[in-house]
Amino acid sequence: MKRLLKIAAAVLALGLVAPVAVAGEETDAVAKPRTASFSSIGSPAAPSGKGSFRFGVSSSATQIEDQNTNTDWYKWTQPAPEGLGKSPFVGEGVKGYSKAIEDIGLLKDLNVDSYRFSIEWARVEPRRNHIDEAALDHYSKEIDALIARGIRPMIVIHHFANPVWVDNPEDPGCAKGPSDTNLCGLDNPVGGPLVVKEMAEHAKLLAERFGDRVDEWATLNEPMVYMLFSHAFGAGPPGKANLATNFSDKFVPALRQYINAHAAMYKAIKRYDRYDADGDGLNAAVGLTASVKQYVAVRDGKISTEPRDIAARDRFRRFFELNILDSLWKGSFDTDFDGTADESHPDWKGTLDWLGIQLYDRTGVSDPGDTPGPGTLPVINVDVCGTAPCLPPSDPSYFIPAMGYESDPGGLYPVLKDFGARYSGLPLIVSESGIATNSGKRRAEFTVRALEQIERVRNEGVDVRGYYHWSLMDNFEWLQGYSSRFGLYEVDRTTMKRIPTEAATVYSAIAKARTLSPAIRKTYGGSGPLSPEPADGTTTATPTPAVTGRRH
Ligand SMILES: [Ca+2]
Ligand SMILES: [Ca+2]
Ligand SMILES: [Ca+2]
Repeated sequence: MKRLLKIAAAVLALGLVAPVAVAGEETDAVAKPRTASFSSIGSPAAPSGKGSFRFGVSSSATQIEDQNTNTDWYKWTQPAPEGLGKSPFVGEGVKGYSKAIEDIGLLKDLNVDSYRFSIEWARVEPRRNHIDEAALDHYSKEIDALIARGIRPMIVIHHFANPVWVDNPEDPGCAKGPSDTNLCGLDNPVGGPLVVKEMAEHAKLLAERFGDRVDEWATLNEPMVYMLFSHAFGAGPPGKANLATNFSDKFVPALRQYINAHAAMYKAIKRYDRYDADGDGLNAAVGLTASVKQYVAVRDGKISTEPRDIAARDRFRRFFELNILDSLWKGSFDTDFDGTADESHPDWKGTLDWLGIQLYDRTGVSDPGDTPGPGTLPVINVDVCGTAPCLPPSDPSYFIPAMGYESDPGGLYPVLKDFGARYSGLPLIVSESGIATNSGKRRAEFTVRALEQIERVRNEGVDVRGYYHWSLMDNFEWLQGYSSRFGLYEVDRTTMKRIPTEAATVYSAIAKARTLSPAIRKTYGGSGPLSPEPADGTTTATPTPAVTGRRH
């Protein structure tokens, strides 16, 4: 996940796809919900997988693992004097490393087909070119345990965190130049290519070690979100704020290298994963997972039809969402985000076997005109907002206090529809979607409503091959620390006990039956108000016999 930046927590543009017609259909569906069915798991990328569907859940190493001391996020968040103390301390995570095998029982109880998780680069390679075999062995055993329980692993290679030596947040200026203890990061003219090379070598290592059992890989997670917090605003490690003042000479080169890294990792996996574990004819199905949203042109608290706001909306979407994907789709790079490519990169083209869609919220965008305010996004020159009064209110119950934005399960329909048409022939997977809440019922409502939108778009022929709920359990939500709860399982941070929420029970039943039953849809689905947040500080994890009959 992300939600790293309020300014970036806004988004997407398809905006305004026939909301009236949608509302009408939804109303009817709520009155008389029918059974919605989902087929079994298949290939994420091969033509044979069209029509298949997987139920899954997602997590990431940095957000759950204990004693992950060699990541830049550990250094960034660890209190001084050992660390930089820049934001809430990741600490012991939710003990997701020491409990990795035990937690597979949670996945089994959810009846999911697949688990999307990341391997922590800093754990595998804590010092440059020094590989920790014990860490590789840990992940190997986790993969074996998943497969033994009938759960297909999907591995994310780069999910926001780096080993400290890639771009040391204690020395972002890197005056001495690249060395084994600080490569100086993606934006450095000498270090950038070295980082790309190291990322490709890391991908090669994982493909060699795990390719016999793993076919499903994602190179980068939400690359533009990463670029914004790490290299645009400096809100997360390595803390480089290059958007406003070093756009052309720092930010754009870093972005170019990150896209290079994707292409290099893609090629490394395709070359060194030599086994077809699922028999679909592909040794490796390699994708990238992208943060996407509905972006709405707004002005004075209303939907705007002014051309300048619509242009601002499109400008922001191009910057935040389409630039990287178009680069990979077309093999070219629009270096100034004006919609016209400026560089040719034929080696980038065709480096996507599938595309991950990750949607949480919607965002209002407006044109600041001649008087940019303090919240104006520099260079791109847009104002963005995540909720009323700037964003025309949908139902106020969709506001997410923990994140300051509006939840948008309904956004999956227009967004998936758009991407299905935009990148025709590219299989889509909803690789993350979820809601920060202390209410299990509210989370169950989000989940059912997201699946309703996915089923609807699949019925219209869009090639969406699965849904991974974010997240398996409460975890470290980056700059928010542990205050935002995204877990199907609540985690008691004192005992580290995992407690199933109502959403775990509901999702488990859906995945088991591979249907949304009329009863479940009537209780949780549709487009009406979401159940309210419980009173401050409480949670509503309500263990039910269906899930708590087992011990973890
Ligand atoms: Ca493989
Ligand atoms: Ca395969
Ligand atoms: Ca251009």
